Amino acid sequence: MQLKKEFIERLQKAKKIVFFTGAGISAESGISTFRGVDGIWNKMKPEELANFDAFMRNPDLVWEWYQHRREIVHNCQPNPGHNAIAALEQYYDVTVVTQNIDNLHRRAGSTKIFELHGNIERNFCVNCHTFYNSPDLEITYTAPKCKKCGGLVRPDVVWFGEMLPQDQYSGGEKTAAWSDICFVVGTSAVVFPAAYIPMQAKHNGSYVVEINIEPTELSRSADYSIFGKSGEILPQLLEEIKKIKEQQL
Ligand code: BV8
Ligand code: ZN
Repeated sequence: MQLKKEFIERLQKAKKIVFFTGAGISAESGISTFRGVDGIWNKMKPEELANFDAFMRNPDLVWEWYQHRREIVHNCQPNPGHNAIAALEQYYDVTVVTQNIDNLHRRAGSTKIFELHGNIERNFCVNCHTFYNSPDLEITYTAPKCKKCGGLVRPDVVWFGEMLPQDQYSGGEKTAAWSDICFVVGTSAVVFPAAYIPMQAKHNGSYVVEINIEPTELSRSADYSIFGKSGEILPQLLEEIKKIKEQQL
């Protein structure tokens, strides 16, 4: 893998790196992206499903969609891209700031993760906010009822029009802002306020490296773009970093 000299120098000096990830990093695990040709939004529109009003209007339809996506996630494995990010923790202080709700970074072994849009394995009662982890709920295709108060149970994900969890957003934003290198992997960078994070990192002096199969909204402000599949690029990058670290010994 031929890397730009400036990038190699950054890798030699860096201590803290952030991976800001989107649906593209999970594509090679078999989870369709949102806006790609096979994107789930193409079949469903966010306004129809991924928002609170749609859930209150038709809880069973929205719950069934998430149950279907949960089953897809359960049948998937983290791919070499997720695994390479987890392996890089032996060389750098690595933090993952993900827009994904699929839990694959955690399953790959990453230990510092900010989940900006929640996690499909967690749910809570809209009435009393009791939390239910998916394994604690029997599999249903209708929205389950809270065991404590009988209220509707919803997925613990951030829907359109909902605020992001403050601790996750500000934690992810600050970590990216103070990073030496901010990798932006597999995201179209069109959903806000999450997409502000790599921009803040750039403004704060972080070296922004985009990994995507095609140019995005972010490409013009990235310091370096590596085009290709993240499941192929990240393992190659891991090998290059191993060589750099061996030379530094
Ligand atoms: C909010 C969870 C208001 C649910 C998701 C400005 C500021 C603030 C808000 C807005 C704003 N402008 C507009 C808004 C509103 C809205 C928004 O951003 N709309 C967009 C569509 C314009 N934002 C919101 O509603 C947010 N909330 O603002 O609340 C508020 C404020 C104050 C007080 C109260 C309320 C909430 C947004 C979160 C929505 N939830 N997900 C679920 O998953 O079901 S968003 C969803 O799309 C995902 O979480 C994901 O994060 C997001 C973005 O998608 P990507 O991950 O980028 O995926 P995509 O398919 O788009 O791209 C994939 C990329 O991968 C592509 O580039 C492709 O080329 C690449 N790729 C493919 N294969 C590979 C690959 N790359 C590498 N390798 C491969 N193999
Ligand atoms: Zn309840």
